[in-house]
Amino acid sequence: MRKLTSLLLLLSCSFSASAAVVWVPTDAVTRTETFNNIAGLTTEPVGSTLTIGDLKNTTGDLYKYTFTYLGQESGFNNIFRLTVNGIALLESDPVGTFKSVVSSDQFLSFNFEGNTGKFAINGGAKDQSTSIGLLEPKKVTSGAAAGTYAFILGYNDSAGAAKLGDWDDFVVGVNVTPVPEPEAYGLALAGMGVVGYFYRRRRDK
Ligand SMILES: [Ca+2]
Ligand SMILES: [Ca+2]
Repeated sequence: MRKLTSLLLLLSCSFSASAAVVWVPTDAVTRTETFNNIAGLTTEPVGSTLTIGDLKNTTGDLYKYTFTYLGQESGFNNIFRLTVNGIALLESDPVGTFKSVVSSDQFLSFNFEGNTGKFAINGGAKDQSTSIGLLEPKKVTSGAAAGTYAFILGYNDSAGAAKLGDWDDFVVGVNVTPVPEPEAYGLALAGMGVVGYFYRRRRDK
């Protein structure tokens, strides 16, 4: 039984790698404008705090990132762009549109673009009055993009300062899954075989 427990532990370690992509806050800031216009997504009110920051891969392993367009409320034509492959989510896309990329970069290369000359780059510069905020809860309760996400990122395109605003100007849900090496697949399959063996042995008793 102890062997079975350590095997399960080993397996759970090999499958919990998505936790290695984390949100790194650079500041805790105050919401100064009402969050609105994102169907099914309710966040904390004006006066509450959220963190602005970046998404970071802490292990250097390969991950598949999927970005889903959740909606926008902006006076500008904002864009979400995966600079690593040029793929973008646009305000004209239907809510629920998603785009993916596979990367092992420490800071995946993507940015939100505001009106002319304003960018918020993951792991890099946040121009003028823009920033990327982590929205809570990480859940959309209705509509085409309904679901739970590992992260929901809200872009603040303009509020006079990067640390003031609503973070609803372009909103994406992010999910991250590990991309195992072929030998990792083999190991996992072998592990499941052994677990199956122990399970059958116990059941047959
Ligand atoms: Ca704003
Ligand atoms: Ca807004």
